[in-house]
This record gives sequence, C-alpha cells and structure tokens, in this order.
Amino acid sequence: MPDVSSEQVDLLLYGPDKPLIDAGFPDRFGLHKAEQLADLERLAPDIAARIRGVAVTGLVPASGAVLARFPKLEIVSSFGVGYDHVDAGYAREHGIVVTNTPDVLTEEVADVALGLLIATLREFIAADRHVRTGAWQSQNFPLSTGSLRDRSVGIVGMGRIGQAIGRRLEASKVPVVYHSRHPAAGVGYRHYPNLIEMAKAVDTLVVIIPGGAATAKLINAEVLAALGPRGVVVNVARGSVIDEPALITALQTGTIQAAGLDVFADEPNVPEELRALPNVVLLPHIGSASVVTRNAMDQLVVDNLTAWFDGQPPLTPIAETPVKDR
Ligand code: 8YV
Repeated sequence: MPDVSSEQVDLLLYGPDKPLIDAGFPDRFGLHKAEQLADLERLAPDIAARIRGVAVTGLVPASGAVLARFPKLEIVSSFGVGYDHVDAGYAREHGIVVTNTPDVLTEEVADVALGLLIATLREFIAADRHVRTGAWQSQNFPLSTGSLRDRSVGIVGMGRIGQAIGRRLEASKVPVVYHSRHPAAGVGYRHYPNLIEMAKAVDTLVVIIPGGAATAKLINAEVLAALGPRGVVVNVARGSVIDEPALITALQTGTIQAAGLDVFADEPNVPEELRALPNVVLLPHIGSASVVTRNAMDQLVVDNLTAWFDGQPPLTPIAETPVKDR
C-alpha cells in the first residue's frame, strides 16, 4: 500500500515534455524530468531514490534496467495504448503497476486507419499534387486502380481499435474478417487463427496488433506473397510488426500493390527505398495525434497517477499488472 499521507510524492516525467501533464499535478507532488534515456544519467541519486511514480510521456525505452533505477517505484503511467516500450514483465515481478491510455484514442486511430486505407487506394496524395502543380489544366487525373468497392479486408488484431476499424468498414459495406491468436469475444466476423490462410482469402490487411517480441515481423514475405498482386497493407500498429525490408521488396516487385504506413521500424528514420516508392502513403505516426485526443491521453496519464497516490485503484492498469482491491 502506498503512503497516502500529506508527505510530498516524487514523480518522474520521462519522455517528451507535455505541458498538460506538467500542469496536471497538485502541489503535493514533486516533479522531476528526464526527456531521454541519457537524461536519466543526470538525475541525482537522492532524487532517484525518492521517485514513487513515473509518467512515460512518449515512446522512450522504459526497460527493466531503467525501472530498476527507482527502488521505491510503485506505478508507471504510460502515455499511449501500446506499451511495448515498457518492460511489463519487470514491473509485474517487482510489484509495480503499469497503466496505459486505452479507449480515449480508439475512434481517432480507427479514423486514421480508414483515411489512410482510402488515401492509399484512391491515390489522394498524387491527386492533390495533380491539382497543385496545375497538371489538371492539361489532363484529368487517371482513374485509380484501387478502390474500397471491390475489396475484402483482413484486420490483424481485433482489440478495441480493431473493432472500431471493423465498424467503419462495415458502414462502408466492405467484407471484414480477422486474425488474432484467439477469437475476440462478441465479434461476429470470421476468425482466422492462421494469418497465411487469411492473407490468401483477402486482398487487404489492416494491421492493429500490439508491438513487442510476440508480434515482431509477423507480416513477412510469406504473408505478403499470400496476399498477392492486388494486395494492400495498412499499418497503424507498430513498425516492428512488419518485416520492413520484405515489404519494400514486395512493393518494388509488384508482389503486392500498395501500402499505407503510419508507423515504421526505426522512427523517425524511414528507409530511402520506401520514401522513393510511388505506391505508398507515408504518415509520421499520427494515429492519435489530434489536439483533442492527445489532451485526453495526457489527462489519463495524470489521472492514473493521482488516483494511485490518493489510495484509489488505477483507472486503466494493463492486463499484465492487474490491481484487484485497494
Ligand atoms: C502515440 C501510440 O503516437 O497509443 C499508442 O500506442 O502509438 C500513439 O498513440 C505514441 O504513444 C507516441 O507518443
């Protein structure tokens, strides 16, 4: 049980500076900051010894070695729904609760997935260029070979965001199936336990599965070959889920048709070969990046910490570190 006395609670804000998180804590919290891994080295040992809560404000590594710097750590409140950058196994073994920011970004990320899919199929970026360059004055933009109208989509991952993407596709009258390790409760779409089988059965993959070791390079050359020459891949999950060199080769050789990518293997570095391809739409990891949604995520980071240090259960603990009674 944490100490809920009036004594100051020392928190570390680790990651990019977030004004709303900064401003979110009442006076009884003492805030310390480290923007990057290297900044942790400069944190005075007496402060590190007092830290009881860490807010991970972006995709900075929160490995076991990082968490081990804080012997009094009780809770890690991580920004974002994905937490593959936080060592949940270490946290669990050491009785540290980890929270993330689900739900508040579900519809936003699903919007981006659908927008990216349509932009890729209907070639919005090239069409915009056609207007801006004045090319339209001499010729019409060519008909797009891609369309949602003649496609069926396999969603890879059927969590909250996968289901929100499914709802949008249904509303657009697009057939949906999905792949995940286990069938998702209450989901009526056909479930494929085998990804290759699903890739053979559809022509479009929308990837929204957690990152981390269990899903690394899940979308590999074999899956792309199974998807075939009409294949389109949209990734709004983590770059690690796709074998990026295999995807580049598949796009270069016509093994698949096109891709829409919001995430990459080594952000913000995007391979030159990928940037040179005409059949890709590339976004700088903006799935949840609107002011309204990011504010809600910031607030949830704060609320999880304040709830905990008020002696309440955290609002959104991850499955690996459940909190039963408090
Ligand atoms: C953020 C995300 O872009 O929620 C996630 O898992 O990837 C995004 O919402 C990410 O946390 C970077 O700050």
